[in-house]
Amino acid sequence: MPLVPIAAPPPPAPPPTRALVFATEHRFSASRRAGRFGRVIIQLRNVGEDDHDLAVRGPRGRVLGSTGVVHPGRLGEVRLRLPVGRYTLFCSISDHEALGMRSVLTLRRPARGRR
Ligand SMILES: [Cu+2]
Repeated sequence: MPLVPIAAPPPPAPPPTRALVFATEHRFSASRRAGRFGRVIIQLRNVGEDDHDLAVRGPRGRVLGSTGVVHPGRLGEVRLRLPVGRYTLFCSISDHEALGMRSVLTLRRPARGRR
């Protein structure tokens, strides 16, 4: 029988970039400020006393997603697929962003030799 080339299985998808952000009045404290582009899972833990949310603003200023309102003591999550770029994570409630509820997440291509 002739040899039939067998297609190599596709490489496994890289794990998503995960970030955990703690919200208080009025501050965001993020577990990371950089990660791999692609699938991104951002969780917001509201450890404050007021309602908060976490919205993601893209490099061109457009809001790409949000956890929706997260009540005190609760955990919210937003899942996105994002290209390389610099993103702003912020609370969209009232004037919370101006008061300091903001963090930056920079997504990069991994270094050569790594996925
Ligand atoms: Cu807030």
